[in-house]
Amino acid sequence: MIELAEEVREARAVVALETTLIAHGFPPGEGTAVGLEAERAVREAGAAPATIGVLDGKIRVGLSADELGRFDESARKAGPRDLAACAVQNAVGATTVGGTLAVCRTAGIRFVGTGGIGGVHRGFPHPPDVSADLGELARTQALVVSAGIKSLLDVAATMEALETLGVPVLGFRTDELPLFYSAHGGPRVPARVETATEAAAVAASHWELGRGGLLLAQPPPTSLEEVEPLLEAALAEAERQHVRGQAVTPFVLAFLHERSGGRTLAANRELVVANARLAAEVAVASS
Ligand code: PSU
Ligand code: MN
Repeated sequence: MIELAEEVREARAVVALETTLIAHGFPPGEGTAVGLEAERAVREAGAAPATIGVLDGKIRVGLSADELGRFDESARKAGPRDLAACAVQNAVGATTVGGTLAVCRTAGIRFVGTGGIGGVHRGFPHPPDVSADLGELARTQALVVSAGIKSLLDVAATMEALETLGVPVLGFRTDELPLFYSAHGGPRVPARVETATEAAAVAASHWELGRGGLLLAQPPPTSLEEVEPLLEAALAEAERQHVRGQAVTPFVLAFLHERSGGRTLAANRELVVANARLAAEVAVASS
């Protein structure tokens, strides 16, 4: 059921990329360009991109440009619980970080690049919404590069959950956890690394201990300040419209992109590409 592209099978260094952000994280039509740019950054750094998604009844690891274009807003959001049903029912399944990690575990891929990971939602336990990204990160031997935790979540609670799960959070040249759109203002990270090689060494040693995933948090190239008031407005509007569960993130991102005059969109695009590049540098340093 899992099918690896030739480029992925033959590469020494591989970086997995998700498809949810392509399908649901950007306005219609723009996600594909972001996905292709992230793939280009991975190749430039000397690794092979393995963009993951469910297509034509198979879980595909490595997609052509045309195939990538099929992950549009009509795709189902595919977390770990959704992969099997999407494959059997022939649906286009856009994998989240959690869904991507579940596939990486089977395919033996150790490095993932993304925007921001999911976590504990604000207001927990009403609703008791905790992203499956966390559980998969705990049980998969993979290093995920992100700009921290999606800041529409309860970042402090998510950091605590990561500690409970035994997931290291490494700050890439920073002592503070980046807050997705902003480089500053987050909680302190438990450890800081200065280079891709150092991150690779920490990951190797963590895996030698038989442990699972790690998060490598890189500050966004363009740091936006004052996003919090907009975020709060977006969450209030989501509440008002009874947007729930998997639909919350895409709703909030679209709201921010519109209200910020595209500034969050540009920042999001940049950080996704930068994280793909860093993930490739760590993958190459590990090979
Ligand atoms: N961060 C973004 N855009 C996204 C996501 C995160 O900037 O689209 C996606 C990722 O795929 C992540 C998912 O795995 O949101 C988590 O969603 P949820 O909280 O519903 O589990
Ligand atoms: Mn959720």
